[in-house]
Amino acid sequence: MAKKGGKGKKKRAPGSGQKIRVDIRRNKQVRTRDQNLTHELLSDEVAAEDASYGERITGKGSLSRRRTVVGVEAEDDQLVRVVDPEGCLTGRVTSFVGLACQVQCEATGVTFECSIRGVLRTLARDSRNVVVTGDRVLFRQEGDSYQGVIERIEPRHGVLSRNSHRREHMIVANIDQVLIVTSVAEPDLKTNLIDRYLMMAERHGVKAVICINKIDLVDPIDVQQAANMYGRIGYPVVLASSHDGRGIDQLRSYLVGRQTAVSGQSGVGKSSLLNRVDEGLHLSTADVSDSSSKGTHTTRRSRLLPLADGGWVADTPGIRQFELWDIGMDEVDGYFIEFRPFVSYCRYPSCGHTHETDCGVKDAVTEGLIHSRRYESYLRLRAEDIFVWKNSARGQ
Ligand SMILES: Nc1nc2c(ncn2[C@@H]2O[C@H](COP(=O)(O)OP(=O)(O)OP(=O)(O)O)[C@@H](O)[C@H]2O)c(=O)[nH]1
Ligand SMILES: [Mg+2]
Ligand SMILES: [Zn+2]
Repeated sequence: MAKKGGKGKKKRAPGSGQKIRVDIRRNKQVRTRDQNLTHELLSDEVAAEDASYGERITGKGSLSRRRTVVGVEAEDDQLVRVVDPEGCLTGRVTSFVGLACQVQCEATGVTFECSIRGVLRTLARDSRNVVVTGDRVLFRQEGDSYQGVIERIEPRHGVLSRNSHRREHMIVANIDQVLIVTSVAEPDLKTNLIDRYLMMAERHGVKAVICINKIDLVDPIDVQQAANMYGRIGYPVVLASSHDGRGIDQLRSYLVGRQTAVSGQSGVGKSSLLNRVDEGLHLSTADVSDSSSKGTHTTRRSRLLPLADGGWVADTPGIRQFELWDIGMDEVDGYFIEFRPFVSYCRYPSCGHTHETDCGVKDAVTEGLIHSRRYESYLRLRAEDIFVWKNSARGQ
């Protein structure tokens, strides 16, 4: 959303030099970068008159001064630097380690190693998420080699994030669906985990596709029930085996032309499946460790990979304890999509569908209209610590 400000300021066309105040952190590193800022963007120092804007950029308490930055636009509630596109290339961040980003140029497909213009760190609301895998960026080539500097990060849509030490950690940006991969064995099928990922997808407004892998290890009849449970409520389910190739064509049809984040526990076969979908990917895979049946986290960081037939996939690291970000306990039912028609039959408007009488959701479970396993998942998710924390932080 464009920030209007208290003085009737309006969003202006790029390049018009709109002034937006940016709080500068009292931090040695940032101070060094201030000098660049001064040259590039900053004009006069001004008194604080619209503190709310600054607060959205960085936390209170660590502020030393406030400046007006010229050349920043607010779009979709995100700050976007105004940059002269002359001499710049557009690209996509395919991975990053530390401060070095791999950016694939849109026009040529060539990958550049890019650093990040210092001012972008100052503009970022959270220093952890200055650049996220999947970001669309404007960058400038430096010298003759394939090196560059990211000048601008375009507003993000479809961001997946998790809660790490109670702060948002973005995993991947600009996706339109999540592929939730599980396995029938090694490790065992965990519908609770599927439900958790589904909730995350609903929360972020992205589609979800479920893939149940390793069906070569069991009789497919044994997984049909779980597949039906999700199919019935509208989620596409693919039964697959990356070993014998079943389900791979179907899986490919869901991935081609789309922006997909691939999620799931370590060892379920995410990388193996992607290798079958597109043989050019050559992702490394690893044996599931014997006794624990837990994967070894072969894929250690998010990487965005172009598919030969179009579209991108992000092979995200398997997450053992995937915490949900930014969901209140009272919102959980809204993300269980099949509950929605029944909520209006609850007697109490704030019904939590737990102990209450005259509950439309519980009645639907009794009548078999909502699967009891999904309802149990719902109860488990509601009982999680994160919600307790979030609700108490809100003063509830
Ligand atoms: N039996 C069987 N084993 C499979 C199948 N798909 C993958 N595996 C095995 O499962 C193990 C883990 O596969 P990966 O593809 O590395 O799993 P991952 O989900 O990418 O794991 P992380 O990168 O750790 O998150 C490997 O030993 C694979 O050979 C399958 O369809 N059937
Ligand atoms: Mg992997
Ligand atoms: Zn209810």
